[in-house]
Amino acid sequence: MKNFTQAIVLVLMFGGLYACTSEPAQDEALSEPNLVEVKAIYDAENDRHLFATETDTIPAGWTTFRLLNASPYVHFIFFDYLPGDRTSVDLMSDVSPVFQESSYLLMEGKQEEAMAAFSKLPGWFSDLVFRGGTGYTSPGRAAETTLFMAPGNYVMECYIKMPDGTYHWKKGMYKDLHVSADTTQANAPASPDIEITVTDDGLQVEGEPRTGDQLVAVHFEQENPGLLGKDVHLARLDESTDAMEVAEWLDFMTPEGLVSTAENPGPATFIGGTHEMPKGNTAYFTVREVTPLF
Ligand SMILES: [Cu+2]
Repeated sequence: MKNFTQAIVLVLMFGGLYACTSEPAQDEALSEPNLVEVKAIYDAENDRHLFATETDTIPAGWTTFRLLNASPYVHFIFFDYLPGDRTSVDLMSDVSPVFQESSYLLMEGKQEEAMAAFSKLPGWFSDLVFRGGTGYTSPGRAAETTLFMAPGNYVMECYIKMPDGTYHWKKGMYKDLHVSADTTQANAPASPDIEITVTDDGLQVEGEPRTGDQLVAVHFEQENPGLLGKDVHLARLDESTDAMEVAEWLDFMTPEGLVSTAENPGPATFIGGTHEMPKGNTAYFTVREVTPLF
């Protein structure tokens, strides 16, 4: 079957990023991408991870997704673009359980069986497209990612894990999003500060991080992404952060990978990025000076 390519983390030191104040020079011109706010919440009483949004239908075109993480765990939004008129019902019945079975096998130390489980993916899985999403976001933080949304049915999901290997989507963290044929006519974000090109060899970064808000463009040019292609995620490092530990944690095919607890949400402070997209696409993410929610 296909290659397994681990997601790659881009860890940059933005030492003074939050040190300066800046005006949120929001231009409300019609050409701005639509903003969709998604709140990540934890319902402790019922042990449920949830996405809260105000809409389940948006027009096509450039759209900014702002993930507000109001929970004590790390989260992200990952977009599955579903073929035809399939919805989350199909994803949850045919595809997601295969990933869950694989995760539980990993927890038992059965690496080979965990890989072999993917042979159970349905035929229509090859028509499912991974179309980006907001990067890993630490508790109390917000992340903004701008994507071109083609009309059709999407599911936004989070596959961070509980300590027993249960994915967040299995605890409720997924939501259908329908993109209608109407289009916003919004322009793509202009003048990125940093441009990153993702290839099979790695990440090529152009531009220097500096203090203040940054717009990062990520150009996806991988020829052979395998089951999962490369992502770009941004983490803020401090003296105690081990960059190698961060990279290892991002590997979903290990028992420790992607496990987030309230006591130990993750190995670094994640402040956004983008999940993979097919070759030829560009995603944008914004790193802003923000006051953490808590
Ligand atoms: Cu999550």
